[in-house]
Amino acid sequence: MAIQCMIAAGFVCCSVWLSLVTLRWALSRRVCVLQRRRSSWVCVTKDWATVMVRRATVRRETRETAIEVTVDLDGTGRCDIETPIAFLSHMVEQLGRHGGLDLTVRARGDVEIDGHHTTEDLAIVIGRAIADALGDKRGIRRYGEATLPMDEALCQVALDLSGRTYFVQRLSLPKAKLGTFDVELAEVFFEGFARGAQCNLHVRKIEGENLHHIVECSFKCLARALRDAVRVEGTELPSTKGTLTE
Ligand SMILES: [Mn+2]
Repeated sequence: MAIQCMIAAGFVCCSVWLSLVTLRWALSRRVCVLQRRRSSWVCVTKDWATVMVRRATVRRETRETAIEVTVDLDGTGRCDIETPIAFLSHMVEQLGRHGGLDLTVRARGDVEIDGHHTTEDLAIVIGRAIADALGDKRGIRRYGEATLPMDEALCQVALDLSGRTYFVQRLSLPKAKLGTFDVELAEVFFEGFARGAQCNLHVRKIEGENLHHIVECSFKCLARALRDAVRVEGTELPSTKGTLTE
């Protein structure tokens, strides 16, 4: 009798453990979500069409920088950013927060020289992580545009996740510093991003005097344009050419 009880208890424990492992896997893959219903929590299975996980981690290490970026395109704008340049961290956080991306960044670089290598390489890796997370780009909106103000500054970004790198900048930033960040590195970042993400990126300043506002506004524009461009709105590949990755 005691042995039968032990076997039964063992079965119960195994089943509970298996259920918990399955639930944890399902939650991590977003196969289901927890929803609060009245006084209890229930697990709701999501439509398979929305289950697609669009997340990627990219690491890149050279003699100049060591960078690791994880991005989830269907996140909520949760950011965990560490770079050696405070203003750069502030800008990358805008990208995640306003782009609706979950973004984890660990960047080290030879900032004793200046911030150029770190800024450029970080942009390349963020772009690459986004391209990886997009996969074959089936069903995405592909194009994104944003014109945003920040006090007196007004900037515009137009973006095409075409698979072809082309960068046009009309920011006309002067040589100046924001904290330890050379202002001209904003252009370097956008150029690196276009290379990493293999996208067509236009960034322009329409109005503005305050450099902090102009640079931050342009990052927010990129974020909002990206948020639109990566959005899934169908199942077709938005290209008559038949590919957005070549
Ligand atoms: Mn700011």
